[in-house]
Amino acid sequence: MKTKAAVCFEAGKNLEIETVDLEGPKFGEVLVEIKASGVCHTDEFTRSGGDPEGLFPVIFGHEGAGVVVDVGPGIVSLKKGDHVIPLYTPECRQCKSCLSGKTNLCTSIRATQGQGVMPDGSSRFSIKGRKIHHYMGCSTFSNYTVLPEIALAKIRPDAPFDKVCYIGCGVTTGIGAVINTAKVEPGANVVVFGLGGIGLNVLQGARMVGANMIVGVDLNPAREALGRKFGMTHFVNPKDLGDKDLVAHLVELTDGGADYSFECVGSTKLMRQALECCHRGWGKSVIIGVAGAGQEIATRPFQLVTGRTWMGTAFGGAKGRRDVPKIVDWYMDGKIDIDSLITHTMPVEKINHAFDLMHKGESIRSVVTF
Ligand code: NAD
Ligand code: AHE
Ligand code: ZN
Repeated sequence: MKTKAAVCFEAGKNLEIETVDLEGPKFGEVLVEIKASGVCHTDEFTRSGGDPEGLFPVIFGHEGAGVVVDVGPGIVSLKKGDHVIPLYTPECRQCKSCLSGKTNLCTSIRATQGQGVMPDGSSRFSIKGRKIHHYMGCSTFSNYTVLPEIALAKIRPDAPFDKVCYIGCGVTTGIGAVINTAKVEPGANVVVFGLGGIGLNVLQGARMVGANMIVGVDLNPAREALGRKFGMTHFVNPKDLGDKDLVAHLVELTDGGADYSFECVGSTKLMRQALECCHRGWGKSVIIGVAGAGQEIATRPFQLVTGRTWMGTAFGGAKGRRDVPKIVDWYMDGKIDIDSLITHTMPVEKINHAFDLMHKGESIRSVVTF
């Protein structure tokens, strides 16, 4: 079949709206009509050329929602008409990682996903016979896409696609990092670096679990008001500190250091600051931000010797098929706010504008619709 899709032909280039050939679902695969997709900073990270796994030409997008329109042979858990959210972290429930009960990082199809192809090693997308890569196993910037059954969470049919698509990455990553990865307890002091599409969800996760101080750090002063709406109790703009050291300021503000900190930018400098602003003896720092090829983190080992823990999270530690439908319920029941974070909604034809808004710091999440 043919599908409309936003294709990126080369690193650093704008996306182009194309009519793409799409092969139907093979064994264990499902054809999904994408109704809406959020634009995450990770799409921009790979578009820019900073991702060591980046492959081109490619159809980006990993924060979508849509409807099953066809199923290949062997599909047992989904049928035509089901509403779904694609999962870049699938949940096969059979691999060593899924069975360990210790991680959400299902390994069953990770290798082919990183090669931009389906589990059988081939792509379903092409233009005039030229292969187009899948992205993060999702490619939600295409009106129709093919995914393995294990990479789809079935959700309730009354949830609006143009809002719950954000649960496909940002919402789940931010809230999950608090609940699943850090396991923040009531009364804890939390510091969040970067108040964008991820950091604001960390704030609302921290508020949900009953954190005490929730400190937000961002260079963009416009992020303060929205941060406060999402539970932030203190805002720190490093630009306003003059000569004062940011880490020293945060340690003082939290009376000895954060119980938990979260890096939601992708800067190795901030990752270090996030670790070092943690409390001696027990502070835990969670890396969420994705740093570019060749970048490495550093700190004095003494920071760890003296009881701080450095950890990271992918998709907020969530097991997608189990947790995503539950988070959709939280949204539908008014327990979490998604609407205030979706600052722009536009047809997919305007997708490059969504990237511009992200660069200018004017959007939190842009959602493109089909
Ligand atoms: P975003 O662009 O919406 O937000 C980034 C925020 O960081 C902005 O508010 C910006 O003003 C702020 N910022 C930039 N430089 C800063 C600095 N030096 N100090 C303080 N604040 C600064 O991006 P996003 O969609 O929220 O994504 C954030 C990061 O998380 C990206 O690196 C993205 O790739 C990554 N991410 C990781 C996962 C995961 O599973 N680990 C999931 C989603 C996104
Ligand atoms: N390919 C990059 C790393 C990109 C990365 O860390 N991706 C996160 C999700 S970001 C979503 O917005 C992730 O899930 N990582 C785990 C995984 O298996 O990819 C690189 O540096 O090579
Ligand atoms: Zn993302």
